[in-house]
Amino acid sequence: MPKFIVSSTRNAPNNMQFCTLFGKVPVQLYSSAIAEPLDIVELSGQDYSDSIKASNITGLKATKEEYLKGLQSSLQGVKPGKIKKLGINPLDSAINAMSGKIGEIAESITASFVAGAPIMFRFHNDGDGTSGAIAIYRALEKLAKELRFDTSNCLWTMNKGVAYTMQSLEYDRLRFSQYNSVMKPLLCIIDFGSVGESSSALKRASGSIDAILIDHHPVQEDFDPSISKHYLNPWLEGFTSDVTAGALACEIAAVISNAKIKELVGASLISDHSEYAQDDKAQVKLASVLDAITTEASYRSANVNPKSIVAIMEDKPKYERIFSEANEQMEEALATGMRHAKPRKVAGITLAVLDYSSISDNRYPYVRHGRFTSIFSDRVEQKYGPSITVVYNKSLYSIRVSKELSEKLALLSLISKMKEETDYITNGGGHNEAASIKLDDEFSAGEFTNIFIKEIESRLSA
Ligand SMILES: [Mn+2]
Repeated sequence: MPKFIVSSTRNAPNNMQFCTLFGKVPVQLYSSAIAEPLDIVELSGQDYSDSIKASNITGLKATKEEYLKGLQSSLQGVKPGKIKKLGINPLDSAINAMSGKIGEIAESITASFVAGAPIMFRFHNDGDGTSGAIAIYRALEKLAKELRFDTSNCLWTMNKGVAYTMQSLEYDRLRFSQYNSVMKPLLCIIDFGSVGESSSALKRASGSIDAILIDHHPVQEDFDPSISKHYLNPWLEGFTSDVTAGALACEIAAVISNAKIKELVGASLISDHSEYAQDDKAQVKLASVLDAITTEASYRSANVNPKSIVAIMEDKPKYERIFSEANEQMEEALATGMRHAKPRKVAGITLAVLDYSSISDNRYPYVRHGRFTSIFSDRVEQKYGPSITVVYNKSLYSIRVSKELSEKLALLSLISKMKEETDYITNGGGHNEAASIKLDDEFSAGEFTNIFIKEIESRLSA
C-alpha cells in the first residue's frame, strides 16, 4: 500500500484530526486515530478519500530527510505563476527590482500551505491591506482547488493598529496551539508592523513562529527587520511608500498561483493615495467599498475576512449600496468638516485644524478618522493650495502634508523631535505626507499646537 508521511494535524470536532500528508501527492484527510507529525501512514484507495484509522498508522517515523523529500515532490505538482505587468511604468520597474524577494515570499507561503502548517494572515484594516489579503486569499483558493486541499489552515485577522503586539502574539499562539506541524506556523503581516513595538513581539515569537512582513511604511529606527524570515519593504529597496503593501502582496499572489490582481492593485494605490494611482472608475469604487467595509467593521470591533469581503464584491446590489452610502456619508462629513475647519496662514501656507468630534461616528459608520483626514486634506488643498491639515479625534491627531511641502517639512523627523522635547507624545508613525500621533495628556493639546506651529514656521521658512 502507498506510504504517506504526516506533515501536520489539527484538532477537529468529534475527536477527529484534520491531517495533511505527503506521498506521491499531498493529501488532506480526517483521522479518527491520533496521528502525529512524521508518522508513516499506509493508505489504500484510488483517491485516498477515506479517513485515517488506527490500522493505517504503521508505527514507523519518517526521518527529516524523508520528510523534506516528500515536501519537495509534493511541491513539484504546484505550478507557480509569474509577476504580472501592471502597465504603470515606475511601479512595474520597482516591482521588477523586488521580484527576487516577491518570489521567495510566494514560495515560502506555498510551502507552508502545502505542508498544512497554520498560516495567520494579519492585514491592516484599510483598502490597501485588504486588497493584498484578498489577492493572497484568492491565490490560495485557486491553489487549493488544484491540489484538492481546503484552505481551513489559513487564518485571517484584520489588524487595527500599526504594531504586531504581545496581545496579537498571544492570540496567534492560541490559534496555533490547535495544530501539530513539522513546519513551523507562519505569520504573514500585510501593510503594517515596521515599528519598535513589533520587534519585541516578533523576537519572542522567533524560534516557534516564522514571520513574513510585507510593509511599505518607513522603517522605524527601533524596528529590527532581521528578526523576520522575510521582510519586504520598498524603503529598503530604494523606493518609497508609493509602492503599496497591497500591490506587493498582489504580486506575491500572482506568483503563488496566477491570481487576478489588476483591480486590487489599483484599489490599493487609490486607497493609500499612491502617486501611481490611476483614475479608473471601477478601481475607485473598489477602493471606497474596501475602505468602507473595514471602517465599519473596525467601528463595531468586528473582524472581517477576505471570504466575506469577496462575497460582497460578488453581490452586485450590496456592493453598489455600500458604495453609494459610503460616498454620501463621506460627502456629508466633508461638508461639515469644511464648515468647522479653522484655516490659518503659517509661513506662507495654510494650516487647517479640525476637531473630529464635529463629525460624529454614530452618523457616519463608513467614515473613519484617518481616511476622512486624507480626503479632507485634498479638499483643503483644492481650496487653499499647499497646506497642512490636522484632524484630531480626542487625543489622536491625524496629520496630512501636501506633497510639495513634504520634503521640506519632513513630518516624521518633526514628530520624533517633538517626541524628544515633550513627554506626552507617543505612537508617532506613518509617512512624511501622512502620519498620526497620540497625546497622553489631553490637557496638552494647546501646547502641542503651539510647538507644532513653531516647528512648521522654522522648517518652512528656512
Ligand atoms: Mn498601506
